[in-house]
Amino acid sequence: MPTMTKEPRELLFADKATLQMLKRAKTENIDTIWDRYDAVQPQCKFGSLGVCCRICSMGPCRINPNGKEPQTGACGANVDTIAARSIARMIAAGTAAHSDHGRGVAHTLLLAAEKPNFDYQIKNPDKLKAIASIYGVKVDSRPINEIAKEVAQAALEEFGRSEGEIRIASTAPKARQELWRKLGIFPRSIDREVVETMHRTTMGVDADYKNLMKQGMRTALADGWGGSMVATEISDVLFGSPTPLRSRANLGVIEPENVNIIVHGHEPTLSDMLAIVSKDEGLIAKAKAAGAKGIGLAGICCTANEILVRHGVPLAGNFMQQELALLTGAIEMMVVDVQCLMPSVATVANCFHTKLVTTSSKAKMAGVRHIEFDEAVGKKIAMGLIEEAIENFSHRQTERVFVPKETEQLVAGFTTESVFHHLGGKYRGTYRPLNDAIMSGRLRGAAGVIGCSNPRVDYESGHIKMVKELLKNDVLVVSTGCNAITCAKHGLLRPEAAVEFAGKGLQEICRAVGIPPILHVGGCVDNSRILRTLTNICTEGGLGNDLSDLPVAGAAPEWMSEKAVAIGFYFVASGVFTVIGHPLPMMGSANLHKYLTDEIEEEVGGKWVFEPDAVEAAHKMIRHIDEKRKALKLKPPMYEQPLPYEA
Ligand code: SF4
Ligand code: MSK
Repeated sequence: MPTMTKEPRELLFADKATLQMLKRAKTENIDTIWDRYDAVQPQCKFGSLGVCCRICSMGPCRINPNGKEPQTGACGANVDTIAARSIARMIAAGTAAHSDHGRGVAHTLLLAAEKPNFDYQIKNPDKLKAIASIYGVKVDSRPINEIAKEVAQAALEEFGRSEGEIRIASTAPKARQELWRKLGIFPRSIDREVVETMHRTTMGVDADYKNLMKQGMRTALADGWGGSMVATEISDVLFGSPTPLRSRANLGVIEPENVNIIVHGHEPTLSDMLAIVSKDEGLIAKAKAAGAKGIGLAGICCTANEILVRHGVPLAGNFMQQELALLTGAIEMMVVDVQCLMPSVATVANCFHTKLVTTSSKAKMAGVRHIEFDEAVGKKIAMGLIEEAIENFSHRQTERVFVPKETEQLVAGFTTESVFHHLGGKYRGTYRPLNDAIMSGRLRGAAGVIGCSNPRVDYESGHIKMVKELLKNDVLVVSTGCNAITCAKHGLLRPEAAVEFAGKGLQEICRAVGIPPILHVGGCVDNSRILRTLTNICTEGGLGNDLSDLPVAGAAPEWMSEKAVAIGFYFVASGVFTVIGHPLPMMGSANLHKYLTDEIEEEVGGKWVFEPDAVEAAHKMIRHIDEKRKALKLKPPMYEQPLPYEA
């Protein structure tokens, strides 16, 4: 039943396509995420503050946030324990999600290595060899499949090892690895850390909030320097490393004349195959025979990012636009894999002729058609899906089709490796010119701005205000996930955006090498590219020995998912100043708050900052960057603009 009773909220920062589709939702009397978010207000304060525990059946217990009784749960757990356990579980969930993605691609690599004529082949043998060297797999003149098999096995061992260290984390700066060892937070393996976090947070185990956060960091590191890194690296081997390419973003990429298929979720395996077979001449001929102009493939969320950066497939939209794409009435099929799938897409698809198909045994929806994806017959499944979409074209109700015209041009597909070809000069594979630009003050620093969009804020205002403020102050922005999609829709991934939005120093660099001021490096798991890029900057020299020395900061201004909590924690544990808009759900614990936003810096060099004002959040990041510049005794920023005084 629709819950919408009032006019859509005024969204000051939303792109025009979103605004048009929200009006359309109202006309069609179909609820969207904005309506449902409003309908669940006011939200539970106990939950928001992290003072509610329901991990055993003596509960749920909730602590009085005003200091009155009760101040412990039935078992005696205090607010610090309750809040820390809850945060640790969020980290475990986020780590599990990213890492299962990594496990999936590692498994596909193993199959590709073992089976001749497999649908997936090794597209990037150079990257395979680079990973082989991390895992100590001999390369010499061995057949590529032998190397791939051993690399895949080594990658899969990262998940289940009981003791030792995650081997791919050895790519972190030496000083950082030593610190993790000293603190006892070097992750042993991915599954081991997730399991231990779940164990420690069950009733009656770890009651020390700092000890819980220590394990939380270890688990998060198993994500960033483990599962996510495996996902990125092996995806590059199997599907090819991204290279900078042009494409377009926003709902206007959906052409009503086409048979339209939207892919949504996070994983690249099926969507990469769909991107390939959507160009199949036989299928295109079938689409034409059905009365369409051709086959239109576009994406939502990180599945979109994965096939954008490798195939140039356009971005239909971000997390908040998944229902809006269906509301166009021009989508024959939405194919979903895992993560960030709102169950509401089933309801919206049912209002139109759209076929919704789930493809992972891990992510089904009641009553929704399920076609289990199997890599062994990946091509056959992908072709079958497209054929079904073509058949569905005739069921389209043309009178209900409304597609906004808005699109923006973009350049995406930067990687740890290609960054130095662009920022480091065309002829030398080196980060030297990038380091020099920072050291000279032409670039004030760099920021990773990432993460979800969220109905909690004026749509996209957090992302847009923050990145524009950073660019204006000569901070190069590197982006992934839905932030990258938002920036694309707002024209910030065009090289010309440097002239329009960047400060003089950043403008000079972008003009010289022809890059946008925001570098789109992929989906959420590709935050691992940011970790590796930062490591390369350290290795290049002149900016300290550890990630915590660098004049950089990270942010997820509109975060929503537990995965963002895991990402934030692995950045903090890697030494990065990390800002989010809405605070973590733990503000009811003064001790935990103090630890995460202050004391933790002493231990790991990074810390959390909660700042809902996106411009002020950017200023906090810039002040931090300036402090790091001073500590490194660098020159002041070349074109420094004074920031407002911090109260
Ligand atoms: Fe309550 Fe303790 Fe059980 Fe949590 S673990 S629900 S605080 S009794
Ligand atoms: S898709 S995790 S809403 S960034 Fe990666 Fe977007 Fe956040 Fe999902």
